[in-house]
Amino acid sequence: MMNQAREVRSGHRYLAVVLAAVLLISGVVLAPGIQAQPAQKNYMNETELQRDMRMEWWRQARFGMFIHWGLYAVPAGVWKGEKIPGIGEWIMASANIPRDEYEKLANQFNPVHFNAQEWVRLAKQAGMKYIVITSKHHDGFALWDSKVSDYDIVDLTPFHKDVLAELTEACRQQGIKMCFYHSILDWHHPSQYVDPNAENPRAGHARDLIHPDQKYQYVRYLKEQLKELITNYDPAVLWFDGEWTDWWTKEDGIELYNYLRTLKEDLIINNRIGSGRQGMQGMDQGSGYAGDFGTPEQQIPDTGIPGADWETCMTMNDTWGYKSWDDNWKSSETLIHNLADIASKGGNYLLNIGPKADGTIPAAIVQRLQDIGTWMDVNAEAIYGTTASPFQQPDWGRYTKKPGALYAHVFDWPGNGTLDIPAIEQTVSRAVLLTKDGEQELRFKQNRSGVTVSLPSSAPDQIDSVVKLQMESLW
Ligand code: FHN
Repeated sequence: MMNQAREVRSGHRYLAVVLAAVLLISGVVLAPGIQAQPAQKNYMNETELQRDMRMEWWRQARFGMFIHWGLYAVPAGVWKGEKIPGIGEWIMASANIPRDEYEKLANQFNPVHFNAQEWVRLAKQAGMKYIVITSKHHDGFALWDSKVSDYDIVDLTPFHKDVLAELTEACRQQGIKMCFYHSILDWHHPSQYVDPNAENPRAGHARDLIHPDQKYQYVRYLKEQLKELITNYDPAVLWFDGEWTDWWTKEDGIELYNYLRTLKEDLIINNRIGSGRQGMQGMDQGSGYAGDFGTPEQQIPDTGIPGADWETCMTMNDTWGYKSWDDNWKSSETLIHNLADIASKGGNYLLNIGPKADGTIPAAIVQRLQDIGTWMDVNAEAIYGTTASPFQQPDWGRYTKKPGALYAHVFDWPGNGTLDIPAIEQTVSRAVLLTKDGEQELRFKQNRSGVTVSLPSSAPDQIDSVVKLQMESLW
């Protein structure tokens, strides 16, 4: 009997070893309480062609809308009657609002005027091709119906609606790509806290700490929420932020990158998934790099970021999240010039809006988006699918190019009636001015020293008139 029992036990042991080996070889990992996950590939080894194909739509798009929206829109830059300096979405940190007090803002977050179709239409009419909205900012509040947390718009606010679901559907209907901004840092999650020795808690980076024994639990929560976002809303881009804390490592970034691409192979992910942002551009391709594009913030790099995909994100005033007392708006002229400038350097422009807590969008924002849209109605072809200028930046504006065409963006209309363009190897077949009434033929001369285009006496667009040179062959 004893021998039989021993044999059965050793048979069981043998089966267990075989089963473990099979699971390991097939890449299935089972941990208590975790469902089987597919094997994680290393997407860092992607070929250039695979990458080009994945990035194609994003490179064509060149222009997107950033939306910062969450509980911070309720105080809108004012706490207990005091105007709080700094960016609106940081008010929890800047005004040192304790978690339980901040949470109560959810009772007042009732965006009854929120209209997903109108928000998306506004972006589309401005010529934007994608929207990146804060699924979760640093305050930890989720704008969708998360199943792993109650700290979300559906469970905690009187509104009870899943705004990400509505926006995703509106984007699908209107042909706009839906993308999510997601903060790695989380001021609400119990695993994290502020260094009590930090002089001005929250004011600077790297003061947000994690209880080391709770990091695993938080990363699991982060991944579960991200899995919900991918599974339920199928975003085209995940745009990370809040990665600068000491506890988020390069390895964490790479692991998360591979995890997310395993869930959605063609997902595009920004560089801030990796730790070690260098300046605001974060193009540390050597040690900390783990993403697909660089993210210069509130700046346009002088010569772009050669050899890399990049996107400048920028506010229209001085805040990302709505602030009732920030009226320092950039002019429509500046915004259109920025769009042309960024395209001329080979980048994308992610222009931010901060909607109000009631779901309306400030009139100053709507006006600017409409102005950009009016310009794009005539000139969008000089932005979409273009690549960086082949020439030095001229005094009068910018250049963009695409196969078969060069676009001269004329910010300052020449008084002498001619536009001088440097030598081009290809033969120019046509020169036209883009106007609201269509293309207007222009006379031009081409010789070895360049192309001289004759212009009408006045500019069709006071901000940026586009002269297009069409080439006989691709370049
Ligand atoms: O701290 C954030 C800030 O609130 C905002 O979200 C911007 C957008 O790029 N990023 C941060 C800092 O880099």
